[in-house]
Order: sequence, then C-alpha cells, then structure tokens
Amino acid sequence: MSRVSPIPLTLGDVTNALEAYFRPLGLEIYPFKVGWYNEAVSTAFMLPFNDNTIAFVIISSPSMFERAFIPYLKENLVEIAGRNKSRDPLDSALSYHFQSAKRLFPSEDIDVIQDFEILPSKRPKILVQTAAHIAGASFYYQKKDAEKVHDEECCEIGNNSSGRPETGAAMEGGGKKNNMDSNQAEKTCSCAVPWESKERIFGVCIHPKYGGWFAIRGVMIFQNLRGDIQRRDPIDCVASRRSRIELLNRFNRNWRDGSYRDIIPVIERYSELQIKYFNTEPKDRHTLLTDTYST
Ligand code: B12
Repeated sequence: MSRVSPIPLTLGDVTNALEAYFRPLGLEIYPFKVGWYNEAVSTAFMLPFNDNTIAFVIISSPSMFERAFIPYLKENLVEIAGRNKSRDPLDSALSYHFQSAKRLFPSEDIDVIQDFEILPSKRPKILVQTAAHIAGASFYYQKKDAEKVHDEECCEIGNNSSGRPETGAAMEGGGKKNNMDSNQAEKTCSCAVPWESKERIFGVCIHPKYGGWFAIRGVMIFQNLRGDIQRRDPIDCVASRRSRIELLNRFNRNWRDGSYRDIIPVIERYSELQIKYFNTEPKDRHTLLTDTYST
C-alpha cells in the first residue's frame, strides 16, 4: 500500500491557525522572510535558513498579562512556587504558549526562538527588535535614525515644509532652495550628533497603537514553509528628529520611569499589577505572585 504524504500546509493555513491561537491571548503575529532579517543584521546574528523561509515575530500587547499570564499562573501556582527561581514565570508562560502553538503543526519543522535565548557566544539568538521592524510590526528607532532626520526646529537644513532634508530631486522640483546634497547636509548640520560619538545608545521599538507598552517575545521559523508575502514598512510614529532624540534619551537614561512608553498617544497600557510586576526585581517576582494569588 502506498503511503499518502500529508498535504503541505499553505502560508494561509499557518497564519490562520497562529492567529486563532495567539490573538485571544493578547499576542500578535507578523510574518516575514528570513532573508529580510539576514539582510539587516551582521553575519554573527544571521539565521541559518534559506532567505525565502517564512517566520513570524510574536509581540505581546498590554492585555497578554491578564489573558495569558494570569491564567497560566493560576494553573501552575504550586509548581511555580516550588521551582528554581532563576526562570521568570512570565518567560515560562510564554514558552508554554509557544510550544503549544508549535504542536498545532506536528508535521512541520519549526524553530521557536524566544527573546531571552542566548548563543554559546553569549549573543542573543534573535534580535527581536530588528525582526519586529522588518516584519512591519513596530518601528525600531536607533541612534542613527535620530542623527539622520532633520526637522523645522532642528537647523537650517531642516527648514522646509516636509520636515525632511531637502535633497536631490525634491529640491530641484521647487520649495525652499538649499544647495547642499544629502551627504553635505548630514555633515554640516550643527545639531546632527546629539550624543557623544562613542556613547552607546540602545535602540527601542515603538508600536503605533501601544507605543512602548508591549514586548517582542520571539519568533517561530517554519523551516519548510514558503509563500508570497509583501514586505510592509513599519509605521514611523515617532517621525521628527526631536521626538526621536527624546525617545532614545528616555529609553536610555530614564527607562525605569516608563515615560518612553508614552512617547505617542496609546490605546492601551499595562495594568497596575503588570507595572508592579515589572518594577519588582526578577528574584522577588515569584513572591509577589504567590502572595497575590495564594490568598
Ligand atoms: C541584551 C539586552 C539588554 C541589555 C543591553 C541592551 C542592548 N540593547 O544591547 C540590557 C541589560 C542593558 C538591557 C536593558 C533593558 N532592556 Co533589553 N534586551 C536585551 C536583548 C536580550 C538583546 C539586545 C541585544 O543584545 N542586541 C544586540 C545589538 C548588537 O543589537 P542592535 O543594537 O539592535 O544592532 C543590530 C541592528 O542595528 C541591526 N541593524 C543594522 N542596520 C539595521 C537597519 C534596520 C532598518 C534595522 C531594523 C536593523 C538594523 O543589526 C545590528 C546587529 O548586527 C533584547 C531582546 C532580544 N533578544 O533582542 C532586550 C530588549 C532590547 N530589551 C528591552 C527592554 C524593555 C529593556 C529594559 C527597559 C528593561 C526591561 N526589560 O524592562 C532595559 C532598558 C535599556 C536601558 N536603557 O538600559 C526590550 C525593548 C522593547 C522595545 N520596545 O524595543 C527588548 C527587545 C526585550 C523584549 N522582549 O521586548 N537589555
């Protein structure tokens, strides 16, 4: 008797099944091709898969805490209380859901990589911010993005109606004339470098609906899945140079006050309990949870 091979899954099947699993948990999925990610990162961070391999980046919206984490916690409280406290219970809850989602596709080869996973070289296995950007989920603002954009209040170069440097064809077509090309503009802008050139400024992703009130939890890579997906640029919701500098300063210098999260108006924020959870030292989070839920 000949064996019948399973019908290959389509991108549509996979997307629908993942959506149906993750959305009720406050988790959102965004597909991308591995090649898009590998084009952005340096060799040390590249993923060892064909460029056309389909992957999904998964982000948590503010409601994930109540929709996915608290129910997981209530189910597993005894186990969590007695467990080695080196692992954050939130990471465990998300691992549980990633593995459950993986089991929806028993015939697929799927690599799940979570945000906290580290290579033997001590580098992160996946740069989730880059993945979120190239998948169109959230714009990743890096130091170089704040240095490159000029706006009306920035300097003479930015003194045009579009809020962008006037260069090339746009200048020739009309508007305020400025005889500098873009390279010259970058070099001569007196305010082009807001930080010391060697200062390490960490980048941050901002989501158009949740601002900074979200996290990027990991990726699922479907090794044998191919499909036609259109690349979508992330929404540039922190568009002016001034606001990007403000964002990066808040994220790097005052991240504990959480004000970077409100750099744009948002539709939803973390609950008080969630804020308290993240403000608690990781080593004390187990106790916070067991105290809150065992009574
Ligand atoms: C290590 C780490 C830290 C370290 C170092 C920070 C850092 N960014 O390096 C420390 C402990 C300091 C830290 C602290 C915090 N972290 Co942290 N951290 C990470 C972690 C695990 C890895 C980051 C990393 O090592 N990057 C390596 C460097 C080299 O990457 P990179 O600078 O982005 O460079 C790449 C890009 O530039 C790319 N690239 C090049 N050109 C281009 C062009 C484009 C267009 C694009 C898109 C990319 C791209 O190529 C480069 C690599 O070759 C990530 C999770 C993850 N797995 O990604 C969370 C993460 C960055 N942290 C996060 C947060 C929230 C924090 C904290 C606020 C604490 C907290 N957890 O609440 C603080 C605040 C930061 C601060 N002010 O100190 C969030 C940020 C969320 C967001 N909205 O962006 C992340 C993404 C975790 C998550 N799950 O959401 N963190």
